[in-house]
Amino acid sequence: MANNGVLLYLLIAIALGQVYSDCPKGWIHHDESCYLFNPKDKYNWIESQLLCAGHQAYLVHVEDNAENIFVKGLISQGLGGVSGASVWMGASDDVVEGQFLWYGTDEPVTFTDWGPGEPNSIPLHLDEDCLTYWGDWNWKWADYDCHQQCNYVCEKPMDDGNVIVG
Ligand SMILES: [Ca+2]
Ligand SMILES: [Ca+2]
Ligand SMILES: [Ca+2]
Repeated sequence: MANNGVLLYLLIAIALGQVYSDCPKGWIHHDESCYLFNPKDKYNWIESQLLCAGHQAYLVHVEDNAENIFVKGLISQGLGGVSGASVWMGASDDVVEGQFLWYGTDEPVTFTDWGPGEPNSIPLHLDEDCLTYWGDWNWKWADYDCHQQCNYVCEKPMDDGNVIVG
């Protein structure tokens, strides 16, 4: 009887663990999302978006400073010593210059962490419409040419599974 109780407890603990704390293998958990970062992968902005979509994810939407600090930590771990590195986020201002929107939701970018002089896109001269972390500025933000090859971070909501509890 006691053993059955322990077994039942373990099964419930495992089930709850799968519901509340699981990210897919290789993804890192923060708050209510899972994040994927591969320091070897470099693509342009739209290719990066498509690669994330292939994981049922999207290029990271950085909505507040806690998430910003988390993502900076994730990328500086992988790219700490690489000079000239930059890492895409999922926002652009290609519809209205100067108005950055998160791709997929069209929510305006409210929290920002711009590097010195950024954003500095000049339409027709220096067309920079995609949002990136800039390694040489300690991962402050910049607008950048969407056709450049950069690293990227994917985000997806933590899987709430289809497990019904209770
Ligand atoms: Ca987010
Ligand atoms: Ca722009
Ligand atoms: Ca720029």
